[in-house]
Amino acid sequence: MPSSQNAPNINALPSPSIGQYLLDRLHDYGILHIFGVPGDYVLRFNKLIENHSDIKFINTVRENTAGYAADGYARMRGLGVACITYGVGINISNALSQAYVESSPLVAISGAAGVEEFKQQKARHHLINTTTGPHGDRTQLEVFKNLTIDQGILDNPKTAAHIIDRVLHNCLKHKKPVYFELPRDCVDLPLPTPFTPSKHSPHISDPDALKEALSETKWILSKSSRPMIWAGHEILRFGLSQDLLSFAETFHIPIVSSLLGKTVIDEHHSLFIGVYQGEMCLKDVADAFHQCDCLLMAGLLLNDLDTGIFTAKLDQNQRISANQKGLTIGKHHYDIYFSDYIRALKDLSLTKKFHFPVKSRYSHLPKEIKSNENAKTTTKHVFQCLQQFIKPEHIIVSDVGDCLFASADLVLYYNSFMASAYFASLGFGIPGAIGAQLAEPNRRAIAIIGDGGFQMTAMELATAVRYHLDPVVILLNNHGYGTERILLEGSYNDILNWNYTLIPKVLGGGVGIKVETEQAFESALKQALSQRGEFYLIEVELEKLDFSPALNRLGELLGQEINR
Ligand SMILES: Cc1ncc(C[n+]2csc(CCOP(=O)(O)OP(=O)(O)O)c2C)c(N)n1
Ligand SMILES: [Mg+2]
Repeated sequence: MPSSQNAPNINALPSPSIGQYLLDRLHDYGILHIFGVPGDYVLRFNKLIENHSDIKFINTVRENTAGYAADGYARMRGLGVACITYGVGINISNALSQAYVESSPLVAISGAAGVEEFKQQKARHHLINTTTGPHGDRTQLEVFKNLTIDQGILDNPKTAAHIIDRVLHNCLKHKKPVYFELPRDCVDLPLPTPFTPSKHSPHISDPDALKEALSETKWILSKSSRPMIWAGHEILRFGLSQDLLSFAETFHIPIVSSLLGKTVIDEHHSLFIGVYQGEMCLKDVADAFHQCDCLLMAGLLLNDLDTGIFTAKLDQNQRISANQKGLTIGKHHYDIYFSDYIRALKDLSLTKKFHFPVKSRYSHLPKEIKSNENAKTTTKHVFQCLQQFIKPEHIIVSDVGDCLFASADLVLYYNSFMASAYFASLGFGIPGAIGAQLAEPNRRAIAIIGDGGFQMTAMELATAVRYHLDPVVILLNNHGYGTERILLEGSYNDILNWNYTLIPKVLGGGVGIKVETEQAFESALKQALSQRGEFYLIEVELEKLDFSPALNRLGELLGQEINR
């Protein structure tokens, strides 16, 4: 993962243009691809990307999918970039919202009308409320201010470099999306000479506050006999997995993860118990969780899906909550950086090791699944069969729907799962897999998607064909919005049944296979995983009311809320 402290190489910067400086800084942070859709307000910048020796522009089909792909890229590589044109590109908002609430460092760059054009206040195409609206021409900025942690208008060469440095620094510091607006007449303006890039000193916690926090942690742990760690997505985003694991190993403390933080550590690890989601999760995991007397919630966001619709039992005697908002131990709040705290935990001078018995999830997996020649495909079999073939190089990208809930029970390797597991935006699966595949070219993305989610962004498979990307797409066709059927059935949950496996023919690339039996699924999966070079679409025919055990558990909880 690229470091957020990368300092620009001053000697290598002989007064670049605003656009060039922005691209070079992104490249310093590890960016090799930028996703987007061009338009006249951003074409100059698109040309600059095309001419950049190290960064490639990846045309997506829409802007929201550019955002999802960049989000997937960011989750794997530490930063992602999407580039849009003005006004009409605002449909990236959904991806920005997802990245904001799920803490993914996503940079959105929008071209804009030129500075002079803005001043004229003429009704130009794509501009929103040009003369009459409350924000004049700046409506897009006002919208994105609510969805990003920092914004920069790059309309002045004297301030542009400083703004670029500050905004990117904040993106990486908070792991949240940011927004740049680049007027088309400013892209090629040179920065003033001599040019001095700004520096941002690394953030460091107050040493006394950190010391006090660690000593209170030590005191609490010394009184506990069964502590547990509940690890969330921020541990992944901030690159703290190894630090947390060293702490767990040093003192023998078992770990559960949230769904959003799934694969924060290798789930085959002997201290890993499973994904905890209150009453929604596997009984074994819940039973173990409920025995703990001291809980460290590390990098976690207590949302409804991660807490099993708020059924998580959080009545331990002692609770420590460390996340990017700060640290709370019992009723004490410490204003220290969460990374500093997590990194320091493994060196706690605690003399004891805990003896909390751990039933590792891995030991519960069936040794071999028999795929029956005549048995009809079910969601349960798909996941059991998939489990047998998963290797560390695979990245599971789940869409929303039963695929997400069933994925929770898969046992996966470190950093090999991504999903819109809190914002829950349908359609993340395919573009997310494309972003992941480009971020990690040596790995293989396996996207698992329902038919509803698939129909939202399926055309992004065109991007896979164009750039020779080869995700495996497992399409769970239960003929409609199954997750909603279980809550409140109606004809609004039915969708048109496409002839899905003809999509490769339309796109001129990829392989489509429809399966209706367990054995057919297994052989299609084996074929897809053994061949690289083009995408595979495996359509799994399912009964309309075929749900995974995990979705049934969720349905019971959510149904109570809706019908209340
Ligand atoms: C963009 C978006 N629109 C609407 C929803 C509401 N929603 C949640 S689940 C769901 C149905 C998903 O259907 P499908 O992808 O076929 O998966 P299934 O539930 O059948 O497993 C819908 C419409 C959503 N999560 N995201
Ligand atoms: Mg469905």
